[in-house]
Amino acid sequence: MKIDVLTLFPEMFAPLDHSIVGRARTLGQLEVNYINFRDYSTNKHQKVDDYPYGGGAGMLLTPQPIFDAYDAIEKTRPRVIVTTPTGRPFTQRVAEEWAREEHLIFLCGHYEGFDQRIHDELATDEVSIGDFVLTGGELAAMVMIDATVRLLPDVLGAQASHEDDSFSTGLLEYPHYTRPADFRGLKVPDVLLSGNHAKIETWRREQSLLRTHRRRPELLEQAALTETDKKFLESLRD
Ligand code: JEE
Repeated sequence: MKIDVLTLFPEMFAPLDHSIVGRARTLGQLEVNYINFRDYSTNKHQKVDDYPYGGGAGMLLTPQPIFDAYDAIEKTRPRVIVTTPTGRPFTQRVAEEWAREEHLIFLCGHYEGFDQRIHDELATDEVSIGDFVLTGGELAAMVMIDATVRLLPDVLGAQASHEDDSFSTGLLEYPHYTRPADFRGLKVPDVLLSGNHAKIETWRREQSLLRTHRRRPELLEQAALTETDKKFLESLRD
């Protein structure tokens, strides 16, 4: 996979080198390039922003530097992703889709965002990482890149399988415990030490259901539930 990131702040992406993204690059599975579109500004002061037509607060990124930086990228059929507070939600499903692509281009804005013509002419995907306001698109792009790159073949290694990922099963994960069985009087649940694998499986399923019911009840509407699951959830309402 190749990822090109258009940004005014390439140095913000340094932490990615210490993550799974660094590992993917070392493995030769991934090429990442950071392009500062300020370098493409034809303005004598390398200006990239201007006032909004019609008035209003803040500044907007102008089309010229972004279009010229985009045109300079060698490409065939890339996904062009714009991170924006008005985008559709970024989810595990979106990461799974992008992980099958050969070329991703991320456009990271700042100030109040981009002139609409950048969205209209360049974007294939407009996405947001959640209902809160960041100061720019860089942190959102880093989140999306991390979640996507860990899905590339061989990148995670033996660490974990994606089938177990919480959002692929539709339920939140059950609680996990490791040694010691008693830490400062805090005990690991007896069932996990019992050696009874059927009972352990039942306990884990119920813990998943309980946690999802309490923290993310809306997920239960989409989850694949058995009759036993439904009875257990029914028993929680009493
Ligand atoms: C990209 C600039 C800052 C701040 C206007 C009016 C918006 C843009 N989940 C996410 N949160 N924030 C972003 C994100 C923020 C960005 C850019 C992504 C580029 N900014 C910015 C304020 C405003 N506000 C009131 O409603 C909220 C616009 C993001 C993602 N992905």
